[in-house]
Amino acid sequence: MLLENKQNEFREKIKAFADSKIAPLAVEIDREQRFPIESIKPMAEMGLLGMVVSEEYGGSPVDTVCYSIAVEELSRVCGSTGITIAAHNSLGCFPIYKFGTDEQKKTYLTRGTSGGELLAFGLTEPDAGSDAGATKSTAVKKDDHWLINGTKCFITSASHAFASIVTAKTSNEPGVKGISSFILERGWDGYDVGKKEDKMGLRGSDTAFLHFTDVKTPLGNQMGESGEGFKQFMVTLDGGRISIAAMALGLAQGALDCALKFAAQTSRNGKPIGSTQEIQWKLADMATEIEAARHLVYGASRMKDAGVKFSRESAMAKLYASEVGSRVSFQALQILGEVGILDNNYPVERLHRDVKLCEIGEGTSEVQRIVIARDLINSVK
Ligand code: COS
Repeated sequence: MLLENKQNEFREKIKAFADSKIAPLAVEIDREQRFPIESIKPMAEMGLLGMVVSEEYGGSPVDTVCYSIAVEELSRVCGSTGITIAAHNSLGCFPIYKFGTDEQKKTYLTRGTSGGELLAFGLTEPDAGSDAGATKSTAVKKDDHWLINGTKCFITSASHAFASIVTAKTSNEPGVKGISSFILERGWDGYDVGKKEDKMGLRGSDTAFLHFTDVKTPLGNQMGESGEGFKQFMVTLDGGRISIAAMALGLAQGALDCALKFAAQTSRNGKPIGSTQEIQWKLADMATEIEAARHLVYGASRMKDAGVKFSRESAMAKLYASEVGSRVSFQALQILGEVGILDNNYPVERLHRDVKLCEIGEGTSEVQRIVIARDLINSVK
């Protein structure tokens, strides 16, 4: 795909880093469900923790195509690292950068970018998943602070993030109007992290519950005005969905690369299996779908940078790329046969397990279809 020189050069830099520093850890962190803490500092030094933040707050800003390329290249070798970086940048840094005060940006973004510490995002609750507006967490104002109570689940980097941006209801107004947002620090009394989840895929990433019991939160840690939380989080998810699409794209590319290598190096009846039509047709379909997904991901990225509304396009990119990721990694497993299931020299089974989350996290495929269809219908009114 035709890209600008600086975007190609950026890809080469991230690809080399991913192959040399991230790939060697991927098998072990998946097997042991170990968070790759040793990768965080090198990634911070590469600027990968501050891609959506200006230099003023310690960031290393890149355009959204480059940001997508970074998530794609990391995910190509390790989905757990890909999602850690995607969640930190899109869901942790972005809302503070977009909606936070200068003081909040100085306090939290500087630590979260050049400071090399992670940020988390708390929207989902046990009774508020796809219906994100059903938030039950509450924030009650008492003199010079808020008291926050509630439970958030499936939170990426929950145990490692030094702070999280969360939604809570500040009034009983029906619908989403009473939802506000706050920045909470992990060290505060009443802020408890649950046990790390045992997941099918992305096993190196850190996913856990967050429990808040009377967390005393300074008034200055509210983000924006009361009642703005839901919309802030929806705007944040518009961008986050591009990064999940980029993650699926990288995982799909990783699976195709394995299938190509295997098809070229494995012979049956004296010929590489890649010379047979049934394998070639699979490879051609896989590569075509990946390229189509790449166009959607970079297209949505360019729209974000152009400052135009891109909710529909980011939902389309995520919907399509995540389903392509599942199909491509499934076909790669089929090409490898038993080797794909048994042999970690070809990590296709891990990529296949990892990519499933892309059809669920940051809005299921069904939610993406709702977002796309509502936007289509509204456009003809
Ligand atoms: N940008 C700006 N505003 C948005 C928006 C967006 N992308 N999406 C919705 N809004 C606004 C709407 O315009 C509406 O505002 P008004 O009341 O002023 O008109 C308000 O938010 C409520 O929107 P809507 O009526 O569409 O809300 P619903 O409760 O119907 O929710 C879905 C819609 C299903 C799309 C939403 O709940 C959702 O995205 N759910 C999935 C959540 C998710 O992705 N979770 C993953 C957690 S992160 S790992």
